[in-house]
Amino acid sequence: MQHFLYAAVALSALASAHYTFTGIELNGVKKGSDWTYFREHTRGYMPTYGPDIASNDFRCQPGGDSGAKTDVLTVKGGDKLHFTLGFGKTGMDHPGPAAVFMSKAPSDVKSYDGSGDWFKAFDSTLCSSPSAITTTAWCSYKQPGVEFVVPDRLPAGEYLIRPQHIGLHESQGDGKGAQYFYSCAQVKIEASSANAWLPTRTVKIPGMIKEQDDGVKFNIWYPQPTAYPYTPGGPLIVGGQTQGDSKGVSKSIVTVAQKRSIGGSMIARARDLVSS
Ligand SMILES: [Cu+2]
Repeated sequence: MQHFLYAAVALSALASAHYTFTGIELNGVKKGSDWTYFREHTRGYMPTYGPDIASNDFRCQPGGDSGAKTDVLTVKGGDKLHFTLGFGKTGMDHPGPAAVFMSKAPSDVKSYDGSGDWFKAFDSTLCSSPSAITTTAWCSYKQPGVEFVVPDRLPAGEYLIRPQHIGLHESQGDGKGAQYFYSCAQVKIEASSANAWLPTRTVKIPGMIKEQDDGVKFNIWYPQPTAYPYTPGGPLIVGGQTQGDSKGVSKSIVTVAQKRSIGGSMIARARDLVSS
Protein backbone atom coordinates (compact mmCIF):
# COMPACT_ATOMS: atom_id res chain seq x y z
CA MET A 1 0.00 0.00 0.00
CA GLN A 2 2.79 2.34 0.92
CA HIS A 3 4.51 1.70 -2.40
CA PHE A 4 1.29 2.27 -4.32
CA LEU A 5 0.87 5.57 -2.55
CA TYR A 6 4.35 6.73 -3.48
CA ALA A 7 3.78 5.66 -7.09
CA ALA A 8 0.53 7.62 -7.28
CA VAL A 9 2.17 10.72 -5.87
CA ALA A 10 5.08 10.42 -8.30
CA LEU A 11 2.71 10.03 -11.24
CA SER A 12 0.66 13.09 -10.36
CA ALA A 13 3.84 15.11 -9.90
CA LEU A 14 4.90 14.08 -13.38
CA ALA A 15 1.52 14.93 -14.86
CA SER A 16 1.59 18.37 -13.30
CA ALA A 17 4.97 19.20 -14.82
CA HIS A 18 3.54 19.80 -18.30
CA TYR A 19 0.36 21.17 -19.85
CA THR A 20 -1.64 21.73 -23.01
CA PHE A 21 -4.57 23.92 -24.03
CA THR A 22 -7.97 22.19 -24.04
CA GLY A 23 -10.64 24.73 -22.99
CA ILE A 24 -11.96 28.18 -23.91
CA GLU A 25 -13.62 31.00 -22.02
CA LEU A 26 -15.32 33.64 -24.17
CA ASN A 27 -15.58 37.03 -22.45
CA GLY A 28 -15.25 35.29 -19.09
CA VAL A 29 -17.80 32.54 -19.77
CA LYS A 30 -16.68 28.93 -20.11
CA LYS A 31 -17.67 27.42 -23.47
CA GLY A 32 -18.05 23.66 -23.82
CA SER A 33 -15.54 21.42 -22.06
CA ASP A 34 -12.10 19.95 -22.78
CA TRP A 35 -11.60 19.51 -26.54
CA THR A 36 -14.98 20.95 -27.56
CA TYR A 37 -13.31 23.71 -29.59
CA PHE A 38 -9.69 22.51 -29.46
CA ARG A 39 -8.61 19.70 -31.75
CA GLU A 40 -7.88 16.75 -29.49
CA HIS A 41 -4.35 15.54 -30.07
CA THR A 42 -2.37 12.50 -29.05
CA ARG A 43 0.51 14.20 -27.26
CA GLY A 44 -1.55 14.79 -24.14
CA TYR A 45 0.20 17.20 -21.79
CA MET A 46 3.66 16.31 -23.10
CA PRO A 47 5.75 19.02 -24.76
CA THR A 48 7.19 19.08 -28.26
CA TYR A 49 10.97 19.23 -27.87
CA GLY A 50 13.39 21.36 -29.90
CA PRO A 51 14.14 19.33 -33.05
CA ASP A 52 10.53 18.22 -33.58
CA ILE A 53 9.39 21.73 -34.52
CA ALA A 54 10.53 20.95 -38.09
CA SER A 55 7.56 18.57 -38.51
CA ASN A 56 4.06 19.27 -39.85
CA ASP A 57 2.90 18.12 -36.41
CA PHE A 58 4.12 21.49 -35.12
CA ARG A 59 0.97 23.02 -36.62
CA CYS A 60 -1.70 21.38 -34.47
CA GLN A 61 0.04 18.41 -32.79
CA PRO A 62 -0.05 14.75 -33.84
CA GLY A 63 -3.68 13.82 -34.46
CA GLY A 64 -4.65 17.47 -34.87
CA ASP A 65 -4.41 17.86 -38.64
CA SER A 66 -8.20 17.55 -39.03
CA GLY A 67 -10.96 19.10 -36.96
CA ALA A 68 -13.87 17.03 -38.25
CA LYS A 69 -14.88 16.05 -34.71
CA THR A 70 -14.24 19.50 -33.21
CA ASP A 71 -16.82 22.30 -32.91
CA VAL A 72 -16.33 25.84 -34.24
CA LEU A 73 -16.77 28.75 -31.79
CA THR A 74 -18.33 31.92 -33.19
CA VAL A 75 -16.51 35.09 -32.08
CA LYS A 76 -16.10 38.70 -33.20
CA GLY A 77 -13.37 41.30 -33.13
CA GLY A 78 -12.84 42.62 -29.61
CA ASP A 79 -13.92 39.41 -27.88
CA LYS A 80 -11.64 38.21 -25.11
CA LEU A 81 -10.62 34.55 -25.35
CA HIS A 82 -8.97 32.68 -22.50
CA PHE A 83 -7.33 29.40 -23.49
CA THR A 84 -7.22 27.13 -20.46
CA LEU A 85 -5.19 24.06 -19.54
CA GLY A 86 -6.33 20.43 -19.43
CA PHE A 87 -5.27 17.38 -17.43
CA GLY A 88 -6.00 19.11 -14.12
CA LYS A 89 -3.30 21.70 -14.65
CA THR A 90 -3.99 25.11 -13.11
CA GLY A 91 -0.93 27.12 -14.12
CA MET A 92 1.92 27.29 -16.62
CA ASP A 93 4.85 26.78 -14.29
CA HIS A 94 7.72 26.98 -16.76
CA PRO A 95 9.64 30.18 -17.53
CA GLY A 96 9.19 31.41 -21.11
CA PRO A 97 7.19 33.49 -23.58
CA ALA A 98 3.56 33.00 -24.62
CA ALA A 99 2.01 33.77 -28.01
CA VAL A 100 -1.15 33.28 -30.05
CA PHE A 101 -0.97 32.43 -33.75
CA MET A 102 -3.83 32.45 -36.25
CA SER A 103 -4.37 31.08 -39.75
CA LYS A 104 -7.42 31.73 -41.97
CA ALA A 105 -8.90 28.59 -43.50
CA PRO A 106 -9.46 28.63 -47.29
CA SER A 107 -13.08 27.65 -46.60
CA ASP A 108 -14.25 25.60 -43.62
CA VAL A 109 -11.81 25.22 -40.76
CA LYS A 110 -12.80 21.65 -39.89
CA SER A 111 -11.06 20.38 -43.02
CA TYR A 112 -8.13 22.82 -42.89
CA ASP A 113 -4.74 21.26 -42.10
CA GLY A 114 -2.92 24.48 -41.18
CA SER A 115 -0.64 24.41 -44.23
CA GLY A 116 -1.45 28.03 -45.15
CA ASP A 117 -0.24 31.36 -43.79
CA TRP A 118 0.03 32.03 -40.05
CA PHE A 119 0.47 35.27 -38.18
CA LYS A 120 1.11 36.22 -34.57
CA ALA A 121 -1.80 38.06 -32.94
CA PHE A 122 -0.52 38.22 -29.34
CA ASP A 123 2.66 37.73 -27.38
CA SER A 124 3.97 38.19 -23.87
CA THR A 125 7.49 38.33 -22.56
CA LEU A 126 8.88 39.89 -19.36
CA CYS A 127 6.59 41.68 -16.92
CA SER A 128 9.27 42.33 -14.29
CA SER A 129 13.04 42.49 -13.96
CA PRO A 130 15.08 39.88 -15.87
CA SER A 131 16.98 39.18 -12.64
CA ALA A 132 14.06 36.79 -11.95
CA ILE A 133 14.08 35.32 -15.45
CA THR A 134 14.18 31.75 -14.13
CA THR A 135 10.66 32.22 -12.74
CA THR A 136 8.46 35.21 -12.03
CA ALA A 137 9.82 37.70 -14.56
CA TRP A 138 7.65 36.13 -17.29
CA CYS A 139 4.17 37.60 -17.69
CA SER A 140 2.82 34.07 -18.26
CA TYR A 141 4.46 32.43 -15.25
CA LYS A 142 1.89 30.41 -13.22
CA GLN A 143 -0.94 31.91 -15.25
CA PRO A 144 -3.96 29.57 -15.71
CA GLY A 145 -3.81 29.92 -19.50
CA VAL A 146 -3.25 32.40 -22.31
CA GLU A 147 -5.69 35.28 -22.76
CA PHE A 148 -5.98 37.46 -25.85
CA VAL A 149 -8.37 39.80 -27.61
CA VAL A 150 -9.52 38.91 -31.12
CA PRO A 151 -8.10 41.66 -33.38
CA ASP A 152 -10.99 43.77 -34.65
CA ARG A 153 -9.85 44.21 -38.24
CA LEU A 154 -9.57 40.60 -39.39
CA PRO A 155 -11.82 39.50 -42.27
CA ALA A 156 -14.86 37.38 -41.47
CA GLY A 157 -14.29 33.67 -41.91
CA GLU A 158 -13.05 30.55 -40.18
CA TYR A 159 -9.66 30.39 -38.49
CA LEU A 160 -7.35 28.12 -36.56
CA ILE A 161 -6.15 29.79 -33.36
CA ARG A 162 -3.01 28.30 -31.84
CA PRO A 163 -1.98 29.47 -28.35
CA GLN A 164 1.60 28.54 -27.51
CA HIS A 165 3.84 28.62 -24.47
CA ILE A 166 7.57 27.88 -24.65
CA GLY A 167 9.38 26.48 -21.61
CA LEU A 168 12.99 27.69 -21.78
CA HIS A 169 14.25 26.04 -18.59
CA GLU A 170 16.13 23.29 -20.47
CA SER A 171 16.97 25.21 -23.63
CA GLN A 172 20.41 26.13 -22.30
CA GLY A 173 21.95 27.79 -25.28
CA ASP A 174 21.22 25.47 -28.22
CA GLY A 175 17.41 25.34 -28.36
CA LYS A 176 17.23 21.53 -28.38
CA GLY A 177 15.71 21.31 -24.91
CA ALA A 178 13.08 24.02 -25.44
CA GLN A 179 9.58 22.72 -24.63
CA TYR A 180 6.60 23.81 -26.75
CA PHE A 181 3.02 23.61 -25.49
CA TYR A 182 0.23 24.40 -27.98
CA SER A 183 -3.07 23.21 -29.47
CA CYS A 184 -5.35 24.45 -32.25
CA ALA A 185 -8.83 25.85 -31.62
CA GLN A 186 -11.45 26.41 -34.34
CA VAL A 187 -13.29 29.74 -34.54
CA LYS A 188 -15.54 31.59 -36.93
CA ILE A 189 -15.13 35.36 -36.93
CA GLU A 190 -18.33 37.18 -37.77
CA ALA A 191 -18.20 40.14 -40.12
CA SER A 192 -16.77 43.13 -38.29
CA SER A 193 -14.96 46.13 -39.70
CA ALA A 194 -15.49 47.48 -43.19
CA ASN A 195 -11.72 48.00 -43.20
CA ALA A 196 -11.04 44.31 -42.74
CA TRP A 197 -7.55 43.33 -43.73
CA LEU A 198 -5.70 40.02 -43.70
CA PRO A 199 -2.08 40.30 -42.51
CA THR A 200 0.46 39.83 -45.29
CA ARG A 201 3.63 39.43 -43.23
CA THR A 202 3.01 35.79 -42.48
CA VAL A 203 4.91 32.59 -41.69
CA LYS A 204 4.49 28.88 -42.37
CA ILE A 205 4.52 25.97 -39.95
CA PRO A 206 6.98 24.31 -39.92
CA GLY A 207 9.53 27.07 -40.42
CA MET A 208 8.18 29.90 -38.32
CA ILE A 209 10.35 28.95 -35.33
CA LYS A 210 13.85 27.49 -35.46
CA GLU A 211 16.09 26.04 -32.75
CA GLN A 212 18.66 28.72 -33.48
CA ASP A 213 16.28 31.66 -33.05
CA ASP A 214 17.63 33.98 -30.38
CA GLY A 215 14.39 33.69 -28.44
CA VAL A 216 14.66 29.86 -28.44
CA LYS A 217 18.32 29.02 -27.79
CA PHE A 218 18.17 31.61 -25.03
CA ASN A 219 19.86 30.44 -21.82
CA ILE A 220 17.91 31.60 -18.78
CA TRP A 221 20.56 30.34 -16.34
CA TYR A 222 23.99 31.53 -17.35
CA PRO A 223 25.32 34.08 -17.89
CA GLN A 224 22.46 35.78 -16.08
CA PRO A 225 20.43 37.54 -18.80
CA THR A 226 19.69 41.24 -18.69
CA ALA A 227 16.99 41.07 -21.37
CA TYR A 228 15.00 38.63 -23.50
CA PRO A 229 15.39 39.35 -27.24
CA TYR A 230 11.91 38.62 -28.67
CA THR A 231 9.15 36.04 -28.90
CA PRO A 232 9.91 33.76 -31.87
CA GLY A 233 7.45 33.15 -34.71
CA GLY A 234 7.41 36.18 -37.01
CA PRO A 235 6.23 39.73 -36.35
CA LEU A 236 3.25 40.68 -34.25
CA ILE A 237 0.48 42.01 -36.51
CA VAL A 238 -0.80 45.55 -36.43
CA GLY A 239 -3.95 45.34 -34.31
CA GLY A 240 -2.45 42.52 -32.23
CA GLN A 241 -1.61 42.87 -28.57
CA THR A 242 1.57 42.45 -26.59
CA GLN A 243 2.27 42.28 -22.86
CA GLY A 244 5.54 43.15 -21.17
CA ASP A 245 8.79 43.88 -22.97
CA SER A 246 12.34 42.65 -23.35
CA LYS A 247 13.50 44.12 -20.05
CA GLY A 248 10.38 43.75 -17.95
CA VAL A 249 9.96 47.50 -17.61
CA SER A 250 6.17 47.37 -17.88
CA LYS A 251 3.50 44.69 -17.67
CA SER A 252 0.97 46.71 -19.63
CA ILE A 253 -1.05 45.03 -22.37
CA VAL A 254 -0.85 47.25 -25.43
CA THR A 255 -2.22 47.12 -28.96
CA VAL A 256 0.23 47.39 -31.83
CA ALA A 257 -0.81 50.53 -33.68
CA GLN A 258 1.81 50.83 -36.37
CA LYS A 259 5.10 49.47 -37.57
CA ARG A 260 8.46 51.08 -37.24
CA SER A 261 11.93 49.99 -38.16
CA ILE A 262 14.08 48.41 -35.45
CA GLY A 263 17.56 47.16 -36.29
CA GLY A 264 16.91 47.28 -40.02
CA SER A 265 13.87 45.00 -40.02
CA MET A 266 10.29 46.06 -39.75
CA ILE A 267 9.01 44.87 -36.42
CA ALA A 268 5.64 45.80 -35.07
CA ARG A 269 6.57 47.56 -31.90
CA ALA A 270 4.97 51.00 -31.78
CA ARG A 271 2.24 50.82 -29.20
CA ASP A 272 -0.91 52.46 -27.98
CA LEU A 273 -1.46 52.12 -24.29
CA VAL A 274 -4.59 50.07 -23.63
CA SER A 275 -4.32 49.22 -19.96
CA SER A 276 -1.74 48.88 -17.26
CU1 LIG B 1 7.22 20.72 -18.60
